[in-house]
Amino acid sequence: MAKRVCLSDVKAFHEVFKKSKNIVVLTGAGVSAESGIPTFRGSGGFWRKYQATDLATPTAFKRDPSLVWEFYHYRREVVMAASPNKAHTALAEAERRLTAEGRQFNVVTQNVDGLHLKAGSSNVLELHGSLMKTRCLKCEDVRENRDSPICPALEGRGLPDVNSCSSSIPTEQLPRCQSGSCNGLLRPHVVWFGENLDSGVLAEAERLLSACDLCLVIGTSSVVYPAAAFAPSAAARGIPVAEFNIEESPTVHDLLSFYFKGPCGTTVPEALS
Ligand code: BV8
Ligand code: ZN
Repeated sequence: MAKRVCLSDVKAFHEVFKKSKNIVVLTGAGVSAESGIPTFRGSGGFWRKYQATDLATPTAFKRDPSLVWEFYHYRREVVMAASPNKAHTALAEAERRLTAEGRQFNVVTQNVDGLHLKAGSSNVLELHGSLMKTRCLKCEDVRENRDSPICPALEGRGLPDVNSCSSSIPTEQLPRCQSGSCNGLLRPHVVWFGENLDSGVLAEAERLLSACDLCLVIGTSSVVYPAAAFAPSAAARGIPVAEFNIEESPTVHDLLSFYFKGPCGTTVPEALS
């Protein structure tokens, strides 16, 4: 059974942290929870009667693009109104400090909310894309889109309460491609369940994980693959892994060198100070 450490052992963590030259931080929805972004599996994980795994799929989009766009429109609006929390800012500050000391500090995030970038982190690998990007189904054009709402038909739509009924917006009124005269239907530029991650992003994640000498795992239930395999791959090389979570995530607990129980807005700034 892994050593169980809590905040009082932050001194032991600091000993390891200060000697590390190449740190990779894996983050999940829990790092944004204190910014008001619902996590996937917590109580806020439901939107209307759906779970993300019901809607974040190519099949759901094919079947009901209006419903899926309502879901993403709601999340875009929540994220655009959200601010980074103390965990995000502590990570951005650590990147600045360690880079100045010639050390590597990279964030590999499962999140699509852009809050690490908003906090000032620049070494951020977004494994699953971004809510603020769209991709055209017809011409594959990918671009940043921060329009609020993303299209007039979605104005005021996407309310999360379970009794809200679907708007059944005709596809011609859903977000359309602005590249030339394409006008193709747009989708969120995120990786859906059942879709492969971008091969370049995956290769970069694997490069970072194989080169690190310390791996932090912050705010993830570690159930979604391939991201869930990243920390175990580092541990398999004998690299110390530190988890920051409000609960013990079953997948990683056996390989942990450190486990800091509590809200990461508190535990991460203390560990990285
Ligand atoms: C792939 C973007 C190859 C979209 C996301 C059957 C058919 C098809 C595929 C599969 C299948 N079975 C398994 C798979 C593979 C599947 C998978 O892993 N499924 C899971 C559900 C079992 N993976 C995939 O499909 C991936 N692609 O494998 O390609 C392939 C191809 C075809 C067929 C087979 C394989 C693609 C996965 C990417 C999906 N896209 N996001 C969008 O966001 O809309 S995943 C999405 O969910 C997130 O990005 C994230 O990855 C995941 C949520 O996980 P977490 O981030 O961990 O969040 P969660 O809510 O679960 O946990 C929050 C944690 O924070 C908790 O531990 C909580 O305690 C903690 N916490 C809360 N508050 C705090 C806190 N901690 C600290 N402080 C706090 N304050
Ligand atoms: Zn197009």
